[in-house]
Amino acid sequence: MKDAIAEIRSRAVADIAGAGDAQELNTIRVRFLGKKGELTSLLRGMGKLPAEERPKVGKMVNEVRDALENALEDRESELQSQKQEEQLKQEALDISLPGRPYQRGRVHPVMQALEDIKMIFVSMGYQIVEGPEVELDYYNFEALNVPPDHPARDMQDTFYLSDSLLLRSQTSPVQVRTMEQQDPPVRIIAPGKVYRSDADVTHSPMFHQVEGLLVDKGITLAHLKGTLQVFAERMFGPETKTRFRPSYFPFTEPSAEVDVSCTMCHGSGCRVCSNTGWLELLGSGMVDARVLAKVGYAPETYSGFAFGMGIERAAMLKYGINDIRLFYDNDIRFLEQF
Ligand code: 2NM
Repeated sequence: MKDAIAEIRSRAVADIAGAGDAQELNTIRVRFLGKKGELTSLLRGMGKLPAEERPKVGKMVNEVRDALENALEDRESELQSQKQEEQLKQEALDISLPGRPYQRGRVHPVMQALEDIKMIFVSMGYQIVEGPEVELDYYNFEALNVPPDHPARDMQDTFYLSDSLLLRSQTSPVQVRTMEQQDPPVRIIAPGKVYRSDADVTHSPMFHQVEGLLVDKGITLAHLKGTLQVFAERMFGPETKTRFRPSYFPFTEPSAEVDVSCTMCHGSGCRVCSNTGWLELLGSGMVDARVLAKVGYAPETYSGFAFGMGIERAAMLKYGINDIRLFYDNDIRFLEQF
């Protein structure tokens, strides 16, 4: 009997040591200590023993049961800590690894140029005004003294939505709307998208424009020249020169196109400026008396200047870009450079 108990004990201990998980341990527990387990069956057979043997054998069986229960418990916690250690190893972070580079977005070069333009004029006291991209023919043309037979009204240039509705071809309608709503002095810039049926390396059917307007008593061409000179210096660098050439716009009289000294060669002549030393930047002029009268400003009392520039064009001059379509391709290799 004692031998049988010892044999069960050593077999159980070996099984417990070899168990790989909690489920296996449970099977072993049932096999040896369960109701029909080996040790329990042995205890039942004690009735056949002589009375004086029973307490000794009983004590021995109890000792073995305690030992096996302890062994099961020890093995179980051993397996659990092994499992935990493995999990920790798997989840371990190597804090000495270099970080993954963070892909940073950037502001589109057209919007960077717009921000620069806005800041320059805001610092000179201008307010930023926006308006609708779908406009009435009246605000885009009629109020700006563009007569019905003017070439700019041609279907080829303007996207018409109906007889009286169109996609604005300039942001000057915003200036007209502003003048209708407030008395002078007016000092505003109107940035935004404009649309023209035109597409090549320097023209896009949608592009961005900023138009400026200043109306007050005693405003002259000198104010226009000084304002645009300061703008050119701040936008393209302090050495930048400006050149005013006579021109024509229906909404200004007199009108001038403004060139800036070449941003690439600073005036000595290069491929960018076709060896002229100058780059065409914007159109401008003194607001025509008829435009002032149409919004209810007395032309005898007030005068003003206005100008309009393409933001893509300004960005192309500033960064030396020769194809406007690069702005809309969304090629990261291009956009990353600004
Ligand atoms: C240009 C050139 C010259 C212009 C005129 C006006 C308004 F509304 F005051 F009459 N706004 N913008 C203007 C003048 C725009 O763009 C090339």
